[in-house]
Amino acid sequence: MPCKGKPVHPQRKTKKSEGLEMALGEEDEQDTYVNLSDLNLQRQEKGAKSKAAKNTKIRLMLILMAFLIFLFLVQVVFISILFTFYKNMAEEQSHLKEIGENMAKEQSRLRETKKNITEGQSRLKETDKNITEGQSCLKETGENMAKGHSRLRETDENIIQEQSRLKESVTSELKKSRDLNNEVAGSLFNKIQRNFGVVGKLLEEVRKMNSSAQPLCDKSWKHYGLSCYYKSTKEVPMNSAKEDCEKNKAHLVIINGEDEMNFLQGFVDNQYWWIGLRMVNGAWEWIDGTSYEMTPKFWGKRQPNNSSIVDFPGGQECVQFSNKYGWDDRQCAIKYKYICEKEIL
Ligand SMILES: [Ca+2]
Repeated sequence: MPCKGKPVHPQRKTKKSEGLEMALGEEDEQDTYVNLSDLNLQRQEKGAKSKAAKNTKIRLMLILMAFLIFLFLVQVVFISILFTFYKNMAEEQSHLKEIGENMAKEQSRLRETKKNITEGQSRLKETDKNITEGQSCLKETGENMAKGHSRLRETDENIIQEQSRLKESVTSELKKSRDLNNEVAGSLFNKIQRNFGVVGKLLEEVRKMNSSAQPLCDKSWKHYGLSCYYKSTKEVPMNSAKEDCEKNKAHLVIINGEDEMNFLQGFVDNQYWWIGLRMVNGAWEWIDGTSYEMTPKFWGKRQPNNSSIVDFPGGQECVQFSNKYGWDDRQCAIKYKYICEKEIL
């Protein structure tokens, strides 16, 4: 059986084996040979084991190195990942910082805007207050104006009523005065006419006493008062009648009073006759300028009526009279006979 003792190193073996061989002697020569074989075997085993251990150590070293390399690579990868992550984080942080700055600026602008809005609201509130006060003033002014307008309107109505009363009063007084004047004037004209009639009769008497004296009126003319009268035989428009009278140094008859009117009614028959009264600018006028207002009127019923006639367009601006109907305004173009008057003196 191989010795299970401790293997001897070859160098140490050489010294130890030499000592041992000397100690053991010849008797142990066979056993020594067996032990040397075992020793060689042990040496071989030890060498193998050493070699195996060395290989194992190398493998372990390799494994360790591989592991270390792996760890290194893992660390590199991890560091790379960490670096990338850190870089991204830094970029993100920078971006966030930029966003933060922008947000800060935006916040500052918003704060400024809010401040402006607040100031604007304040101004608007002030303006609104002013507008409200202005509206109040305007409303008050409007109410005062309305009251003033109402008072003015009331005053105006009072003035108009007063004017109307004054106008009526003045018109009434004027009418009374005019009527009185006309009455006095008419009475005076009648008296004068009567006196003219008396004077005319006296003149006629004197002429009769003096047979050689000329007649007071021409042939075909009729004496009354201080005038001679002529009645036409032909019918003509008013303007032609006026011209015919003027050719005889006379004029269309002017009726100054009731006596003269009575004379004329006896002088003519029941036909229609132009007289010297006409419308000028909307007012009646005698043709010789005698005042229409101062002489008596002898209009027929519902005259003057300025009625329209189919055959004669225009208004009725000339006057004829008849014994039956009195004075009547007619269209001047109508043909009537006429009466001329010529003063003796
Ligand atoms: Ca008429």
